Amino acid sequence: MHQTFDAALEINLLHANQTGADHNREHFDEWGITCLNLMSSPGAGKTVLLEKTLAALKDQLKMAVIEGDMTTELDAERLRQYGVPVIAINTGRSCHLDSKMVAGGIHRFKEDYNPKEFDLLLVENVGNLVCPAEFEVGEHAKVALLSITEGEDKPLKYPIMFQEADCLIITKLDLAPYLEIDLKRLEANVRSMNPDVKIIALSAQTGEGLEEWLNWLKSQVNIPRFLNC
Ligand SMILES: Nc1nc2c(ncn2[C@@H]2O[C@H](COP(=O)(O)OP(=O)(O)OP(=O)(O)O)[C@@H](O)[C@H]2O)c(=O)[nH]1
Ligand SMILES: [Mg+2]
Ligand SMILES: [Zn+2]
Ligand SMILES: [Zn+2]
Repeated sequence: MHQTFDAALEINLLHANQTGADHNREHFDEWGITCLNLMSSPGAGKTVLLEKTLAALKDQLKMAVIEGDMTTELDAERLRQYGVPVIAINTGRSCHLDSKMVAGGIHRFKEDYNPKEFDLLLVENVGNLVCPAEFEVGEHAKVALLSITEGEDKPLKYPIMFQEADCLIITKLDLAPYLEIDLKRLEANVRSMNPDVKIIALSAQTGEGLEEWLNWLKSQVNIPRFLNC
C-alpha cells in the first residue's frame, strides 16, 4: 500500500531505497551472484516459471530464491520442493519488495549459507504491475512478465515496468487460440517505450519458448563455464 502522497516525500523514499539497493548490489558483486528481479501482475505466472527454471537448471547453476508475498509462504513452499534455499519475505501491507526488505533476506541467507557458492539469486516480487518497478532492490536485471490474458494495451497503461524491464516474458502462450490478443501489437506497444528490451514469449505449460528463456537467463550469469557455450 502506498504511503506517499507527496512528491517530495516520494523522492526521499526512493532515494533511501536506492541507498539500500546499492548496499545489496555490493553484497551480490562481492559474492559473485547475479540477481534478477521478477515482476508482474498477480497470477501472470512468476512462480510457475520459477518452478520450471529451478527444475531445468538445478544441475547447472547454484540458485537461491527470495520470495516476496504480502502474507503467505504458499509460493515459497512450492519452490522449496526443488531443493534450493528459498527466503520468504512477507511485506504486510506493502505492495512491493523494497531494498531494505531484501537486505533483511540476504543477511538471513548469508547466516545459513556460503553465498560465494551461489551463481544466481531469483527474486519473485509481490504481484503488482506498478510499484515493484519503482523500487530497485540491487538487482542486475529486471524481468517483467505479462500474461496474454491481460491484453496488449497493458504496457501503455502501466508503462513504468515495461520501460524499466531488461527482459519481457509474455506468458501463457498456450491460451492464444482462445483469446483475441494481438501479439504483434503487444510487442510494438512495448518496443515503443523500450526498443531494446529482450522479448520472449513462452508457455510454462507446453514448454514452448522455455529454452529461449533459460538461455537468456544463463547469459546473465557471469560464470566462466558458460563462456564457451
Ligand atoms: N495455461 C497456462 N496457465 C499458466 C501458465 N503459467 C502459469 N499459469 C497458471 O496461472 C496461475 C498463476 O500462476 P502463478 O505462477 O502462481 O502466478 P504468479 O505470478 O506467481 O502469481 P502471484 O505470486 O500471486 O503474483 C496458475 O493457475 C498457473 O497454473 C501457462 O504457461 N499456461
Ligand atoms: Mg507467485
Ligand atoms: Zn549487508
Ligand atoms: Zn502501490
